[in-house]
Amino acid sequence: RFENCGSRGAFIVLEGLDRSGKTSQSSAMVSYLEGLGHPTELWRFPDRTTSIGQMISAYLSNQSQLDDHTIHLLYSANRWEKSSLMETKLKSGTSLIVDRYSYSGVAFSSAKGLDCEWCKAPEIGLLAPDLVLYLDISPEKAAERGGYGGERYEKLEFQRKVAQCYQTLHDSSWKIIDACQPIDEVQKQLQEIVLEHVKACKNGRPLSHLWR
Ligand code: Z5A
Repeated sequence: RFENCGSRGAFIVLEGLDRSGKTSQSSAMVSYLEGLGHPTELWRFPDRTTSIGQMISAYLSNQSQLDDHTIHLLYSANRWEKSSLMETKLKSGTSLIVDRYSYSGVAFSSAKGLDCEWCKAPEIGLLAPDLVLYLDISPEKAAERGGYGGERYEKLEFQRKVAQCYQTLHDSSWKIIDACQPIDEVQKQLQEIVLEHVKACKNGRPLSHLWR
């Protein structure tokens, strides 16, 4: 479903496996767009600053145990609690670069064995991104980048399943970027694609909603 809203900010999501470079590329993108005079904010999910986010954070660091369905719904609630602010920001002309969104929710939970359609259901109606940048890297290469082992999902076998689940989610809003290239090269490719979308949104591209 589409909604006309004149000139607005672009909603851009970065997705990918752990260590694919989302965090590095998201912050570089915000600096780039700000430098060009486009008001931009960096967001990330889970947003660990809210009380729901703190429950998720405790789960991720193995300080609490939750049923797979329960944690899935908490991730979803964490997006819903931010959704009206997200819409306000976009409509006021601020672009949002978002590190992980619903696709992480569906890919990680279905990798645990939950039904994909069940995973999508609580996400129906959330704002849909204008563009999803998927930083493509094999689970083996990502693991070589180091730092694995701290949080709950940082296991090679599980990341392989997540990669397979992500592949079922691609649609026309996705661009797949080879994340094994040098950081600067990835950044350059992302900048070209993002700038095009920021301009299109300024020209009044309508907002839409997920999975309707
Ligand atoms: N999760 C979920 O289950 N359901 C949901 O709905 C949501 C999330 C939203 C949160 O993790 C966990 O929650 C996540 C999914 C799940 N689970 N896992 N696992 P997070 O987002 O807080 O953290 P993360 O995804 O694990 O982020 P990360 O490990 O920080 O990875 P990254 O942001 O993609 O990469 P990075 O920090 O930019 O880079 C990692 C390292 O690689 C760093 O040393 C860089 O310098 C290096 N790097 C980056 N790019 C390159 C290139 N191109 N070449 C060489 N080295 C590079």
